[in-house]
Formats: sequence, structure tokens, C-alpha cells
Amino acid sequence: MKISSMKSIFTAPFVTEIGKTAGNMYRLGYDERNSGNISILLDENMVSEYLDLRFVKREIEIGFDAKELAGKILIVTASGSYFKNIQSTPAENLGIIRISADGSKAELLWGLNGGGKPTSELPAHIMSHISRLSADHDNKVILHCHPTNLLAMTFVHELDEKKFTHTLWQMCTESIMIFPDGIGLLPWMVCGTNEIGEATAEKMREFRLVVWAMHGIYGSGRTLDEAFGLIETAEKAAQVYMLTAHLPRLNTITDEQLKSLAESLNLNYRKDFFPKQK
Ligand code: 2HA
Ligand code: ZN
Repeated sequence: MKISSMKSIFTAPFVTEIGKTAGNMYRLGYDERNSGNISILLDENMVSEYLDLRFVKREIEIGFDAKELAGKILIVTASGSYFKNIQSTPAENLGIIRISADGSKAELLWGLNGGGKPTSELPAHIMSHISRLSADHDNKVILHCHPTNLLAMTFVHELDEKKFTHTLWQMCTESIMIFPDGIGLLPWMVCGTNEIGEATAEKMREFRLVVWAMHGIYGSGRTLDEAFGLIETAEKAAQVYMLTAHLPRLNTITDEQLKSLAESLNLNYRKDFFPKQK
């Protein structure tokens, strides 16, 4: 496409949508200060309507082997970016990168103005993309944030992914409908490292949602709305748990009711996440 006929990147839906969603997440209290990060795989043809893909602004070492995504283009949040500011200043707070042919570098095509770097959680993002793509060819989004009640719940609930998922299913009728595949759970680990990236990606082979105990959550999906909707639903269930865990429970959705709901919708739910019948 000729440069002169290119559209403004500031009008690209993949830029404006991240700004809008990040602002909503900030206002929901999921992303205080510089917390949270987003990455989305972009279609090369779509990006070429906005950018000359032959022009690389600079190259950034990524510190791990991303060869499986060589040549792929992603839009990512910047390291240290404040979610509340993405919509107003996208070129400073977002970057569009292409993974180099040898998988060792990010070729910066746009953004990260002022010398910024991609999110500190790039290992977890790239490795999770690779895992999710092996489970679902059309997965595009990896999203990380710190929703208050999910975080609180990891301090007071047993850190067992079957029990954690089952509790969330019990808290809202919608839960099992939205995440019948359950939630993966990792113990507290040092964030920003290749190790937590590898552990997250391992869970992402099986789960679209992965909780990092006493830190936050990762969500994935084909669209930003889908990934965000998963997290939002889990957070709502965690909120109900935190509002009721210390009170006498008079009523509950029974396992039979949850199973009959899942079966009436033909859901492929994790049957092994229900406690064994005595
Ligand atoms: O981007 O949330 O996990 C800041 C974080 C690190
Ligand atoms: Zn975090």
C-alpha cells in the first residue's frame, strides 16, 4: 500500500479498543498505577493498512526464544504504562512489534515513544500465546490484571485449582457457563521472569484463565472482549465469595443444579472439578 493512502494508526480499531478497555479496567480497580498488561496478535494485512511494515524503528532484545511466533505482529502495552493513560497517549503506552526471524528480538514498528520497552511480562505473554494457539488456532489476546476480589480470595481460599474453580462456579449461576473449562492456579512466584512465563504458559495449554496467587490473573481469548469478559465474570464470582465467606451460608447452588445447568447447555465442563460423591 502506498504511504500516502495509509490510514492513521490512531484510528485503528486495535489501538482504540485497547485504550477503551484499559480505561474501563482502570475504573473497575483492576489496574492501579502501572499494573496489568495486554498483548494482541494482529493480522499483517490489517496492520499494513496503517503502517509501512518495511520500516523498523528499533530492535529490542526479548531475552528468551520466541521463534514459534517469528514474523508475527503484536500490539503490546509498554513496560510501566498506566492503564488510565493508554487512551489519551497511545503512542507512548503501546507498541506494535514483530518477532524477528530468529525469535530473539522484537522489531518495533510503531509506538513505545520515548524509548519505552514492551511489558515486563512479555515472557508470560509470548509463551501464553504459543500455548493458547496450540489449543485454539484463533486465540489472539492475552490479558493480565489485578482484580481486587480474586486477589483477596487467594489469601483466604485453599490454593487448589479444582476447589478454587468449584467455589467460583457456586458463587454465580453464570460462572460455569462462562468458564466451564475451569481456572488454572499458580503459587506466588517472582513476576516478570521467564520462569513465571513458562509456568503460566503450561497452565494456558489447559485453561483460558490462570490465577497468580496473591498477584492477579491472566485471561485469554479470540477477542479483547472475550478475554476481559472471562476475567470480569471470575472477578464477580470472587466478589460474591468475599462478601459471603465469613457469613453463615443458608443457601447454595448444589452440585446437581450446576451439573444440570451445564448439561442443559451441552457444555464441555470439567467434571473432575466437582468434589467426589461420598
Ligand atoms: O505490568 O502487573 O505483573 C505490571 C504487572 C506485573
Ligand atoms: Zn501483575
